[in-house]
Amino acid sequence: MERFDKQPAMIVHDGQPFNAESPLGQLRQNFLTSKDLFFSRNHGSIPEVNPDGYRLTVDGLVDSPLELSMEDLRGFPKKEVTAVMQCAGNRRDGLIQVAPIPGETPWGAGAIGNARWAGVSLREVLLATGVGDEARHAAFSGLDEVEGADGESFDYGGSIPVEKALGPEVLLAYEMNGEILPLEHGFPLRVVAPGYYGARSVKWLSGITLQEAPSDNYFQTHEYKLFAPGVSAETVEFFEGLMLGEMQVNAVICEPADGASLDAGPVYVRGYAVAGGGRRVERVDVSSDGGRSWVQADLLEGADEPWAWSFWEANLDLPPGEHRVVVRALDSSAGTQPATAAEVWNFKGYANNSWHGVRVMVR
Ligand SMILES: Nc1nc2c(c(=O)[nH]1)N[C@H]1C(S)=C(S)[C@@H](COP(=O)(O)O)O[C@H]1N2
Ligand SMILES: [Mo]
Repeated sequence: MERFDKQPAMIVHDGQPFNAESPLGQLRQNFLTSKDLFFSRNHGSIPEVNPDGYRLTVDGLVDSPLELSMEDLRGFPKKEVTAVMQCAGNRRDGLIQVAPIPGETPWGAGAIGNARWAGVSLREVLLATGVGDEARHAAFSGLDEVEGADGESFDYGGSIPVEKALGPEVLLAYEMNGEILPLEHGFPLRVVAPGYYGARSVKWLSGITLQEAPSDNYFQTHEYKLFAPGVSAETVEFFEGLMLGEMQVNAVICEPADGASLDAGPVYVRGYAVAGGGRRVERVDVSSDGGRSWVQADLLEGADEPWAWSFWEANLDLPPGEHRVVVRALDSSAGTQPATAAEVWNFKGYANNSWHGVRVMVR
């Protein structure tokens, strides 16, 4: 099985299409996630694109459509943003514990990574084509081939609202952590829509179309939509449901690992936290008694950056016995996390931001 130079410790859910997540202990070691540890989420083939023949088309409700080579794109000012990429399916395993979610990847909390992305500001490209008055959404399509239920294949796609597309943070990225964008992360060009779930950050980007409606791609109309807890695969009306965009606040304990045995005394609890939509992580609370009492964690790198994740740590004094250590974060809009996965369960298994916890045994 092709592993795309990922570290051996990576948790591979599927070989074809390739889906792998980072083990939490390693994920928490570096503020920027290295490419060999960065989760990879794919719905179809991983296309090998010849960068010389590559062209990006920008059309639809624009004043003058453009076709851009990599050279043309590199001619725009280079822009860098440190941003977290998180799959909306991150932490689906917690929802599956509430009720089964058949047919979806059972991601743990490692379907997330934080990188320094560099490329062209999408805003600059759209200002070059001109944005028509009627344009409401920027729809992206990829060069990968996804197999549909009817056996026909189609390209992956998705869209973001035009106001977001014109935000200074949204990139057409050709570099990740100072290196050429790796193949499995979208070489030669991908969208990076910071603050949004990863689904809209289309890899192997082939085209951008400005249009009145959101993308009609299957992954915008049928996947990455949030339905009420009572909706099932049998009763779903796909036109209902929220098209997921901005991430909501979330926090995860990376150390100690779930099930760890520890010596009594001070224990460092460490993890990551994210706040979507350009909000900041304002506070992280940790509890060693399942949420009855809380201490405030120290916010480390990233807490003052709007698009990156934040690292945090707390020092707990744990007496002998079994403890459930849980975490919750508060974002700059005072939004916080629900206590249980049951409160946010949905049949597609998205956006689990319930309190994350680990069970530890102290001797
Ligand atoms: N073309 C294309 N773009 C895509 C996908 C895909 O399958 N095809 N997956 C999306 C999803 S669901 C996520 S979470 C992110 C994952 O980005 P990564 O694989 O670089 O971590 O890419 C997004 N962009
Ligand atoms: Mo995703």
